[in-house]
Amino acid sequence: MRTATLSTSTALVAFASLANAHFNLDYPAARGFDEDVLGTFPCGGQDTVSSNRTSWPLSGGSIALTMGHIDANVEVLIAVGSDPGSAFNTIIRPTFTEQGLGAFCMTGFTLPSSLNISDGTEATIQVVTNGDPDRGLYNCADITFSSTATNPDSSVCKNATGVTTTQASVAGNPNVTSSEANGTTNGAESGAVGMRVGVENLLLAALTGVVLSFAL
Ligand SMILES: *[C@@H]1O[C@H](CO)[C@@H](O)[C@H](O)[C@H]1NC(C)=O
Ligand SMILES: *[C@@H]1O[C@H](CO)[C@@H](O)[C@H](O)[C@H]1NC(C)=O
Ligand SMILES: *[C@@H]1O[C@H](CO)[C@@H](O)[C@H](O)[C@H]1NC(C)=O
Ligand SMILES: *[C@@H]1O[C@H](CO)[C@@H](O)[C@H](O)[C@H]1NC(C)=O
Ligand SMILES: *[C@@H]1O[C@H](CO)[C@@H](O)[C@H](O)[C@H]1NC(C)=O
Ligand SMILES: [Cu+2]
Repeated sequence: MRTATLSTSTALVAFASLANAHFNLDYPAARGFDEDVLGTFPCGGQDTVSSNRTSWPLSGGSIALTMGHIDANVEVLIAVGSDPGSAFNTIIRPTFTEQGLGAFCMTGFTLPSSLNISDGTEATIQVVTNGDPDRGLYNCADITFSSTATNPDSSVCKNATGVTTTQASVAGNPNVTSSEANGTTNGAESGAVGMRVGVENLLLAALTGVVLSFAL
């Protein structure tokens, strides 16, 4: 009985954490993370500016994510200022489709000169994905542009095996709803569902294992 309870709760914990992973912003450091409200615009429920901003290169910066859905449309925006609210008015990486779970690191960011960014300028990066069927998902990082900042090494900025990107076949940003969605976005949704079904099968397998161990 004790064994069965332990196995079941372990399986349930694994199920919950995988099913809700959505995506993480690992570098530059996210303001915070609450998977339950990750769909809250503009920053996934993290409205307080970080007291510990990440120094980020003036050009050639990278952004490291961990992807929790087998595919997603991704877009990156920026708002300049030390507490820019929801003014994410500048796209710095137009929408594309990413496929594959785990580490995904975007590289080579260049900022439009119209933003007038220089050493010491503060800004907030917003990463948006369409990872869930009916809303965008948001993570934000507060940065300070620095002429001496360097990118993290390959232990932080890397692509998991099998991660690929393609041009998005849906115009615009990943904030589309399922009824507006077309092509790739629909694929992303069925992909997410596919992942959940896979996890549920694991859970079933774990529970079946429990039942079998009772039988034995
Ligand atoms: C500040 O951020 C850096 C980079 O993300 C991190 O290594 C460090 O631990 C943080 N410091 C505090 C006090 O949170
Ligand atoms: C650009 O930024 C510099 C330094 O912050 C400032 O002095 C200058 O007025 C800005 N120019 C424009 C056009 O905003
Ligand atoms: C990860 O893959 C993307 C898309 O192919 C690529 O642009 C990026 O440079 C890769 N990141 C690393 C760290 O190689
Ligand atoms: C994403 O959706 C939110 C909520 O509907 C909206 O306020 C925001 O402007 C959208 N972002 C973009 C880049 O369109
Ligand atoms: C969906 O795709 C079709 C065919 O590519 C296109 O004509 C239509 O405008 C798209 N609808 C939306 C909402 O993007
Ligand atoms: Cu999710």
